[in-house]
Formats: sequence, structure tokens, C-alpha cells
Amino acid sequence: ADVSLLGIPLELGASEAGSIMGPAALRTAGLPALLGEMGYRVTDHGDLAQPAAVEPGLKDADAKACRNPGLIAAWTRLIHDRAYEMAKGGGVPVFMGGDHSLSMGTVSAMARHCRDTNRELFVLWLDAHADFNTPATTPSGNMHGMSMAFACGEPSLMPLLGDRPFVPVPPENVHIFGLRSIDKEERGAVRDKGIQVVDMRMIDQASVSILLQGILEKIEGRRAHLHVSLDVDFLDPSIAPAVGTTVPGGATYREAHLIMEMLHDSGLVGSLDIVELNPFLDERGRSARLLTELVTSLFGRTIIDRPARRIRVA
Ligand code: DIR
Ligand code: MN
Ligand code: MN
Ligand code: MN
Repeated sequence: ADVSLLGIPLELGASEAGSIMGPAALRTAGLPALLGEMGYRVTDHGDLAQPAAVEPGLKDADAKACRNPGLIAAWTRLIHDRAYEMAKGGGVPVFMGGDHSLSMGTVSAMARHCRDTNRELFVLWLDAHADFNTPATTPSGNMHGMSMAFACGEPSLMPLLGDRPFVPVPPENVHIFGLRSIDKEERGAVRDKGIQVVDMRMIDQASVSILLQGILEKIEGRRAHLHVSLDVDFLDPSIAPAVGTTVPGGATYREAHLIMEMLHDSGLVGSLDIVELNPFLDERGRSARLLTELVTSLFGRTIIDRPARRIRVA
């Protein structure tokens, strides 16, 4: 099996600088080497180069509400083009960010690839946040808080993709998992669009195992591609401090590994984003190392071989 790595050193979508160093930290923590040792054929495509110039993007009023809209437009097109080529090349693309605005490029590319190959795209958004703001609702202006709205076809954000064909993700195929911070107007949009949400309260009461299994059972047996977008702030800040937008009460170490293990057993994962890692805020590399370990779990590392077993849900 093949894994294609791409570094996306982007931090213009976030308020705090540092996630530009994310891809380097993941390489330093050994991600390419570990996947290679597990028997995967790993191609590291290096880091995307910074776009040369601002590109015309949003309408004036929308652009005024956002930070760096012209550069985010240039990045989105660059990322989309590259991610689309990687998907066509076969294997599993792993996008090493970079802030979460990069997912505008990766998810739109996977949606386009799925249309080409007659597959349904599902998105698992592991995040403390919904990232469903728009230029009209954003309290911060940070475009990493808008990437899910873009992927679902928010009209005001469409100019970001330029002349590339845009294929929206159906909101009912989007599963936000781990939610515990949402802005007022964002909450209304998530509800109105019919986005599927598992918040931390549900995880406390029903366990990640039962809740994730429900999602996977919905997808299984279809011609599907599951794109996983892992925001570092999904994890509890005590185990992953290296993110600019920590929110207390996140996933534990074991919850996070179990999710990765179950995703591996499902055989459904077609692509992965690792986003918002800010090594400048890390403690001796522990967040980068944890993310690297989680990715190896997603690719099938186990303590001991065992047949994949499912717990029955009533
Ligand atoms: C907030 C924070 N909802 C915003 N979003 C973050 O700025 O739109 N997403 N941090 O990861
Ligand atoms: Mn494919
Ligand atoms: Mn996010
Ligand atoms: Mn987040």
C-alpha cells in the first residue's frame, strides 16, 4: 500500500503564528520513517511552496471581514490542484498542516476526485470547533474557522477556488466529532444545514466507540471515501498543548487512539489532514510525537494482532 505525504506550511488562516512549522515537526517526530517501517511505500512530496501573490478572492465586503483572504485564495487553489493530483495518483494522501483553512483545498479536491470515480465522500471532522463560520458570521476573521462551511458550498466563500470545478460535500455526510466550542450564529448554521454532530457531552455519555461505530456502519457497504480531518485541538490540551486554540475537555489519549484504531479496521479512510499543530507552543515535541503515533494507529499499528471485532449496538 502507498501513502503520499504533503507538507502544507500555512498559518495565514489562524490568529497565532507557528503552524507554518507543523510539517517540519511531524517529520522530526518521525512520521515518514515510521510509516515506512510499517511496510508502507511512502512518498514524501515535500512542502508546498508559498504562493507567489495574492489572488482575487472574495467580494469586497466579505474580504473586509476576513484576515488574509487574497492569500488564502491563492493557497486554496494551490492545495486543491496538488491534492487532486495526489488523489488521482492512488494511495492515501496525508496532508501535514498547517492551519485548518488548508482543508478548503483538500476536501474540495477529494470531493472532485470522488465525483470522477463515482464515490460518495464522507468527512469526519475531529475538532473542538465546527469551523462553520462565514465572512458574515465570523467573530475573529480567521479563515480556519470557515473551512467546513466552504466545503459544504457556502456561496460567499466560493470565489476562493477560482476557476476549479467545485463539488460540495453533502452536509449529511459531514460528521463533526468532539465539538465543544461553537459561535452563536455558527450553531444555527450547523443545525439548519443538517450537519451531523457528536459533541463532548455525547462522548461522555455514550463513549467514542459506540458513537464512531454508528458513523462507520452508515458508511460501510457503499462506494465511499472517508476523509478524516484531525485538528490538534480535538485532543485534550493536557496531552496536546501545541495548538493556538486549546479548549478544555478534549479527547483523552486512549479515546484518540481508539478512534484511529477503529478507523483503520473500517478500511474506509481514503485521505487525512493533520492540522493546527503549532510546534512553537509545544512542550519538547510531545504533541508532534502524539500526532505521529495517532497516525500510525490509523495506519494499523497494534500492540498485538487480533481479528477486528465489533461491539454490537442495540
Ligand atoms: C472560532 C475558532 N470559531 C473562529 N475556530 C477555530 O474564529 O471562527 N477553529 N479555532 O479551529
Ligand atoms: Mn482514489
Ligand atoms: Mn479546526
Ligand atoms: Mn479547532
